[in-house]
Amino acid sequence: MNNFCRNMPKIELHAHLNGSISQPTMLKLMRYYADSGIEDKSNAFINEFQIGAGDSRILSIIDCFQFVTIAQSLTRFPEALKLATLLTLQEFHEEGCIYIELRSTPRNTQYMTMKQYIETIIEAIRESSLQITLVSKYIISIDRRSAISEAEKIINLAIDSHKQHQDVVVGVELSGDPTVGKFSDFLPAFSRAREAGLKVTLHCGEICNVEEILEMIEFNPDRIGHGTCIHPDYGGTAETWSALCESKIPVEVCLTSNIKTKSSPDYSSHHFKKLYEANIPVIICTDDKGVFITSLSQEHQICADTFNLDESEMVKITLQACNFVFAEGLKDTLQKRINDVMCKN
Ligand code: 6MZ
Repeated sequence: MNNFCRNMPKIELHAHLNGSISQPTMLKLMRYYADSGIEDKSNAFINEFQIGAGDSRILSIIDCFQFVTIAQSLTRFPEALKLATLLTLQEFHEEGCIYIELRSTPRNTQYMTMKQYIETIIEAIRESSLQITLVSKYIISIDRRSAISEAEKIINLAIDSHKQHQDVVVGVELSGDPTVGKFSDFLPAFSRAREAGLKVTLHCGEICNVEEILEMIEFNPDRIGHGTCIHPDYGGTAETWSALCESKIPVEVCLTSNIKTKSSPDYSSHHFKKLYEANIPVIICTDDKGVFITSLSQEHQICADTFNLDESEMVKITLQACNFVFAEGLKDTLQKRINDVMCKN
């Protein structure tokens, strides 16, 4: 099975760019700074970026956000952001990912505007498509810690860039510290994005917040991320669970992320089982492969081992994931690529 999960063509639908930056990529970014003569203090922190097994620095999901800031400081220049995107896409490609929707929050830094941030990622995606066979798209993130006015600004930029680069910018999403902000405040902005043709995915139920979970499901996003606290056994209620079961909204599942942020106690008690048994579509994703020291193949492997899924079930999950990609008209091509490889083996 080990080789099987590695060799199976895979789909990644939940990967935050800055959280996905691996240690080798960080080292290359630091080399970039050294070669450009720019002073960079990340050297001292690089070993602190990743969360190892049983890491005592993590007490809850909120603690993990401080780790990402190290990567974010390394991507504050457009050239470095582009390099980080190219290298991260290359890593996904090398382990058998054939389609990825990379997500990232546009930031105004001292060296670029939010618009330049978006354009840099688009440029990197276009360049990578000339070099590797991985199909890459961009989901523009809204951080729920941001002010509504900032979120509205990002949605405007997302709508504009979707108009100009429909083949790359495919959606918008809500993420960030789940204890901060309210989805209902961001709802008008997300409605506007949807009306403009962008797909929507929302981090939903990362913590127990019944009211917000119900509001999100009612909004009927194209997908949700995590969905940890929706089943009554995991802090949800009968109402949240039946709302999800009726809606059949696909869930982007990130096993290692949930274990390392202590949202789930261990792999075997992860809510994946509840979702899978209830026939809710699931997509196996990495979330922040750099921070959580994982890979897309490893997440598939852990899922197969933990829940006793055989090769045909793993292929079925992957083929089904193709139904929920945000890019229009790619489903059949992706499913054919997967079937072609699996038939050969
Ligand atoms: C919620 C998360 C997250 O946007 O700078 N992010 N939001 N839950 C999670 N689960 C662990 N992991 C990452 O990537 C980093 C940003 O992604 C969001 C946070 O807002 C984080 O700042 P970008 O590329």
